[in-house]
Amino acid sequence: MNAAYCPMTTDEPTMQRVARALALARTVAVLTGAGMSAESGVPTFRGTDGLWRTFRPEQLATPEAFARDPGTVWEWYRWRRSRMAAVAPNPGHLALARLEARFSEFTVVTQNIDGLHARAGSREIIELHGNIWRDRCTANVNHLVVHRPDEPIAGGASGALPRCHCGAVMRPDVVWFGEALDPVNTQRACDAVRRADVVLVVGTSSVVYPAASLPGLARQAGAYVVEINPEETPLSREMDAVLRGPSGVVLPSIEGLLSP
Ligand code: BJW
Repeated sequence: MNAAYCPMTTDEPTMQRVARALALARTVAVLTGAGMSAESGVPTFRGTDGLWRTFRPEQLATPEAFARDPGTVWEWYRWRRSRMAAVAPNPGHLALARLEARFSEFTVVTQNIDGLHARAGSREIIELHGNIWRDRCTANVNHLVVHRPDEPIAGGASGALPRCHCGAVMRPDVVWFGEALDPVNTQRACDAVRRADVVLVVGTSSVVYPAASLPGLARQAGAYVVEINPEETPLSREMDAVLRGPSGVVLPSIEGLLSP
């Protein structure tokens, strides 16, 4: 076990059961949410320090808000980019990236837009809610601009609206409330959890749909579903196992229980 010190409220027999289920699994899916990146320093949405405590979602994360006041919405996303540029994958992201090699199929389905799974080295990633480092044209969805976290943030904190080469205003390529998720991504995510022998549900409050319906879909299809979260969620009671602790500690600990 590479994480000998493990300050978790979760019990050892549950850890062992989860490790056994993984040892027998061929196909694994991991659904991640904002808690996955909390130990990297990215704020969650709904916790005590969550983003929604400071900003009202309907003022910023909706197409209506963008239509009404694109400057303020861009200011918020540029501020979040500057925060996300300064962070790095944490031990939880890195453990998932290493675990991928052990299974014939291992898919990370993430609600996060920070790109940290890719930076950690995970390869099979479905980004359900988009990616903050991409701009998308409001006139043509195929016109995309991809930024690197280490490049200067265009326009500064309250700069001009970014424009596409076609002249239209760009928007962050993320999914706001009331917007449909990419149907191809959604289908791939549903397929991944339906095929999985084990599904890990990590660091999500499980209140935002359709992502929150994936654990139920997995259980219906016969998967062993495990929640990793320091707090209870509306789905906790429907889990096969619950590991109460931060993902940056729990995931390396699980990995340490698997044979080399
Ligand atoms: C730790 C930790 C540590 C802390 N380790 N853990 C069915 C029922 C009810 C409502 C709906 C429904 N279907 C659709 C809706 C409406 C809506 C919705 O779900 N509303 C609910 C809030 C009620 N859904 C939508 O609008 C979706 N669209 C849709 O359904 O379209 C239908 C449609 C079809 C056809 C045409 C048109 C429309 C879109 C949802 C988009 C969500 N977007 C956001 C913003 C993304 C961009 C951005 O970041 O700016 O996505 S909202 C926000 O919530 C973000 C997140 O991805 C998402 C989920 O949050 P998450 O990740 O769970 O974070 P938190 O903060 O809530 O939880 C963190 C957790 O971590 C906590 O549990 C902590 O305890 C834990 N934690 N530290 C492990 N160290």
